[in-house]
Amino acid sequence: MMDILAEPFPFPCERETLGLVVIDMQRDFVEPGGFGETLGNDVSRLGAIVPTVAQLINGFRAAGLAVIHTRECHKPDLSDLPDAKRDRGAPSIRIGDPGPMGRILVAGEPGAEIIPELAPLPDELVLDKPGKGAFCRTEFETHLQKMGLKQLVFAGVTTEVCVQTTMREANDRGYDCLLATDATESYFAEFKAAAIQMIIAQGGIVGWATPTGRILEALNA
Ligand code: TIU
Repeated sequence: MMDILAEPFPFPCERETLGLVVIDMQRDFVEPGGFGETLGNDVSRLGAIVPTVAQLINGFRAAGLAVIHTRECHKPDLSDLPDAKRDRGAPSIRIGDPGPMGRILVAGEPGAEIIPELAPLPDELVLDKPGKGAFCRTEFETHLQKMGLKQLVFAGVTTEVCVQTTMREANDRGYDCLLATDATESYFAEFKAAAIQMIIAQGGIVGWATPTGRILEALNA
């Protein structure tokens, strides 16, 4: 057993059952010209965390622990895109439409790829998900069970949308969830701050939160 110093209290975990989940560090969200920017967002906020996410990923790899990547994307025929999701967002451009980095949030298109700085290794799980949460209409839980993971560290974007949704889904399924506060970002500073507060409030009602340095300290101890 080891403890990672965190809020609202130290996060207990075991090396054998600890994994990192990096949510949706895709070109469509992080780079100019993608889905995130078409929604009217300043994507430079998200680009700023890339070196910290890379440090966290490298720490898990060096410790021999699992690294999982997710991508929010849809099948080319859009059969997994509900109308309710397609019809909201920017009125001018919708998921599946052609954009500067290929069709927006469609699997196989350049924009749906993980940014090259954080490219997955060939043996790492890359989970495509049609929802904001990683458990919705995917085999994520089966993968976690097969990998023997019970405690999950979360990084990626955006804090209050796909990261928080996935943490809530994982928490309800019995996983202990720790958010790396400087390896996640939102297009809205106030939403990130509020999401962290929501997660750790009420005795850690969704989970724990701590900066990347604390996590790496524990992994290296
Ligand atoms: N990955 C993720 O968070 N998807 C989003 O659409 N996020 C927004 O904040 N728009």
